[in-house]
Amino acid sequence: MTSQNEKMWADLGIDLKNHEALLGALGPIFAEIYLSQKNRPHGMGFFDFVVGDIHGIRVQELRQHAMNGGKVVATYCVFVPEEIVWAAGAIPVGLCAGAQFSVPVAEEVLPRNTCALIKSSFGFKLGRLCPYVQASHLIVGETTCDGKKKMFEILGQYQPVYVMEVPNKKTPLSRELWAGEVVAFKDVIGKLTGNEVTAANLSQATKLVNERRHALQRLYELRQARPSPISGKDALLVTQVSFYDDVSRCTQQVNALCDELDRRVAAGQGATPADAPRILVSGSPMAIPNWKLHHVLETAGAVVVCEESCTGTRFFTGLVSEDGGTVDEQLRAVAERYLQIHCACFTPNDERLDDIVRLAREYQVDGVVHYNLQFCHTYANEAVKVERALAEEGIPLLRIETDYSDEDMGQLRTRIDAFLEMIRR
Ligand code: BJ8
Repeated sequence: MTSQNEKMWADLGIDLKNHEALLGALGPIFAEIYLSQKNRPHGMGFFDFVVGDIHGIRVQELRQHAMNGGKVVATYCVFVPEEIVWAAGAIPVGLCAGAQFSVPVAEEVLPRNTCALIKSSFGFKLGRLCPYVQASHLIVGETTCDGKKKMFEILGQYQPVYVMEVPNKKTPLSRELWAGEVVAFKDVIGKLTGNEVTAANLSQATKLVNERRHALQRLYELRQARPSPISGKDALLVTQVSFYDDVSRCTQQVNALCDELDRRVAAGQGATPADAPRILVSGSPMAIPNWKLHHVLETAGAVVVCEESCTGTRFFTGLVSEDGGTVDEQLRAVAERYLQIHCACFTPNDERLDDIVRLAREYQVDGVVHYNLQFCHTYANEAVKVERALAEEGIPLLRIETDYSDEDMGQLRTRIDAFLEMIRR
């Protein structure tokens, strides 16, 4: 920890003592889960470095941007159109909400029977543990689930929050509502930054974000190889880092990693043996540093080859059309692309079922693990339909409901071992 970082954290109002404990806990966990893996691609070095310095250089970059008059916009959901933020010269940053460390402090205010993602994100603010939250000028929330939208009301008492209304259906009326929300968001960001979103800067920002989507799509396609050239844990880390690292730098690093993985695939080199059971994980997002399920699966001998989640395919599937010549046309294209995200907050949401079955085939998986954060009712109820859809296709499914704590690790291991044994037979 450098004194430069300490000064920056103090300036941001961080609770230095608890923050030190947070970073102190993260280091050994990362070493145990990540650095202990054998046969990792060299290209993971960049992502290891970014996580190793999680509250250092990137926060300094955001601070520098703010000192130069720029704005930082924090988000929690893949529905917030980052192109618009970049276009106005602000920097979007996806906030971490995957740590158990910030849950107890949140429970002093929020009901305990709230999902861990909501508690973790709120706890980071309440406990003054996250320099990204502290460095942001605006937090953008959304109405995707009841727990989140009520939490955002409370969060707004601590820091400026703007909430986008995400519809619950994908009817023509809902599309109009969402298109209007995207335009309103452009106005909010324009007002925050003092910069107008124009056809030129939005076109440039759209290209930037599309390029990162392309790179992540490429990474996932490489995971379709047998053996997979990269572990699920490493691929998850790449996606998690993409939420807060600089978009151009991240794209470059993902592409460099993919170049290496291309060579691995050509040489038949895998991260795990070719006969390791291949698993698709589907469900709630896994915000950094939530590596729990992947770690249990992969230390049990499986390899996660795809995530149907917002820290997986839902983050980068589908590009924003770059054809629009006017801001109105471009915003319409932004709205259309984002409404293709098949979050369980929608009803009906059969497109997600189709996605899961399609991905299971494309990635030649031996089984699907449905990951549900405890107290998340949308994903828990949708799991019933996921189970039926997979049963019709004869694809084995294991439903997991868990949180961020380690309390159920033993039970999780037992259930996953039994599931893998069943699909190995
Ligand atoms: S688009 S999945 S990132 S909302 S797990 S907080 S739903 S109670 S995270 Fe999500 Fe956007 Fe949807 Fe994706 Fe609520 Fe469920 Fe908690 Fe959740």
